[in-house]
Amino acid sequence: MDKIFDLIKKEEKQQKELVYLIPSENFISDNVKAALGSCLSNKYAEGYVGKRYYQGNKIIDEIENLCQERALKTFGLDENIWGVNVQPHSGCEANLAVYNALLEPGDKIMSMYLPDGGHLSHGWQTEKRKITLVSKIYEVEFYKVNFKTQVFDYDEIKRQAQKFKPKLIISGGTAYPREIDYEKMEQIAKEVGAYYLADVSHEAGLIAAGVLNGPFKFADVVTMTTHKTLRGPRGAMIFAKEDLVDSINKSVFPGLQGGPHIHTIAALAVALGESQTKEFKKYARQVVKNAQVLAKVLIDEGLKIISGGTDKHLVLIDVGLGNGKRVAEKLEDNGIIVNANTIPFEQSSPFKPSGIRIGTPAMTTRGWKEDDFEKIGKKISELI
Ligand code: DSN
Repeated sequence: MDKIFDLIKKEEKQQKELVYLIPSENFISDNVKAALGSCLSNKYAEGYVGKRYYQGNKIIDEIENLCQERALKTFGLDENIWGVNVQPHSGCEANLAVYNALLEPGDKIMSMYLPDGGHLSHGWQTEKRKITLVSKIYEVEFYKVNFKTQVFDYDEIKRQAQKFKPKLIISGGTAYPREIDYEKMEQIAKEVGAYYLADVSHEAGLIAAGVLNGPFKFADVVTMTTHKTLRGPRGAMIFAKEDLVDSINKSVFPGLQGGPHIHTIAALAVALGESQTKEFKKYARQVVKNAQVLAKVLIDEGLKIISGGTDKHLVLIDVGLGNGKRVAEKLEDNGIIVNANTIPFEQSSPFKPSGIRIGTPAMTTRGWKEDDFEKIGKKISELI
């Protein structure tokens, strides 16, 4: 047998034994896995439903159609108002496709500051260097959380937007533990004449389940990855208001990507079907309950929690200047998988950040409840 299968077996065993607390990870169902590993991987289907560049795609069209229908239903969207593109291979490509559709090179983007919990695909540069392609193509400025409260001050974001005059404002990130006020973000965007893109990659499953508010009433475009709280295969979706759908579609293909990964689209359709069940809603509620219990235990144990708690699936702990990696490694030695993360107003580097980020989605899928998170919270504090 190919050595790769030995390694997969080893990884499978490890995934059953260790405690996975990275907030962007989850465990897919056997049905999602079956679709992902199916014969659909063999097929090229460049183009869209009914307009393919290759023959033999009638069944593929049915699959992509069903995935789109389920995506709109999952988020309670009217197909006359919203369209969805299920082809992006990843969150980065989904966001890049949105910029390519709405902006011209040199246009201005305002997005969340990476060390405060933003994302690379929303642009990243330092004073010396433009690090991401997005920052090379567009002029990006970042908004930050308030120094004292560690949460957004929307009046401050508004003042900054009035001065910078972006053409696109983005909300969303990877380590912001609080709900975003999408209505306020929309008001700011409207006032300065910008498009509003809400990237809800981390929260998608919680929004689908109705546990968190969604941005659909307020945003022009919504992007999300599909493998985090939504518990699908790795991939992404772009939801856009009807008048923008055509340019978004053209931007994904042929603008940016070639053939869509139909096996991934089928697996996503399966996951979206699962997300509409009562069990999934219960799961999503438990994810948040577990995170809030975890935050409370860590606070009770004397640790510094960014923003003093969480509204969703993740907790960010300040473990002291430059200590994040050391703590993450220590936890790994004890079978607990977390990631080192920057914290607001980080004084160290991304390689040696001062925080660790802990999330509940994966272990909640494994059936963990409040008492399990109470125990692991105590163990983490002890190890820190
Ligand atoms: N890498 C993901 C995360 O961990 O949040 C975001 O892309």
